[in-house]
Amino acid sequence: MYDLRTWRHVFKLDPNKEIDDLSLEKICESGTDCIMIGGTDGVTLENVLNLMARVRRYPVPCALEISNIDSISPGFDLYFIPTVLNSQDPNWIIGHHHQAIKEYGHFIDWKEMVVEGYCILNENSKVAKLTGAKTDLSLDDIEAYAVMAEKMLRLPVFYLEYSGTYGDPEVVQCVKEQLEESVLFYGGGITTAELAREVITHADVIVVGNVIYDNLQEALKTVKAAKEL
Ligand code: 1GP
Repeated sequence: MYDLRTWRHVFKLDPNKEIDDLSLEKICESGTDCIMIGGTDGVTLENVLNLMARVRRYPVPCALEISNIDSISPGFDLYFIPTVLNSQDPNWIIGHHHQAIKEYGHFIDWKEMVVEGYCILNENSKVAKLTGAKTDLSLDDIEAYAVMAEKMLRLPVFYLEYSGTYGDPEVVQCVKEQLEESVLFYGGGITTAELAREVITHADVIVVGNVIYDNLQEALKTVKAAKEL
């Protein structure tokens, strides 16, 4: 089993985006702690399986972050199951999960599942729109979600998600101070080593996505930045 407490860096690959073999090799051999496959739209069983098979050539842990029931496949090392704590639609908190367990519960190996309590904070992101996230939150609101994730729901991961934009490091710091057990993931807008270095001083794990496709060299530098602390 993987100890998320030792992780610092995750690359999130979107199965709906193209990545050539050489770029993928560099990402997989970068020293990152995990390749997480996940996205918001256009995630199909076909593109998930295709990307998994390509990542599987490398010894790096490969996880699926489940975005819809139809694209779940066996063969990953780990499965991240998001629950969007600040969604206003119960489907994204427990509804889809309930349906999935009802249909496939007997196949699930719970030792491979990691439930992530998401707090989505970029109102313009696709994921905020899709999940109906209430993003106009005060710091007190955000901290309360973190405490709820850890103390009430006992979730292993609390995920501050600014997808597509760089968040507020002070928010990350304050949230970190609320957590004793849950591992704090931060994702959103990490486009340089400098930003990676800034967030990792507060977050336990940084998740780097878009910059892989926009500027591979900068993306690769975020690994060392996250690990040198
Ligand atoms: C998205 O948190 C990740 O789910 C990473 O965000 O794509 O902005 O790096 P970016």
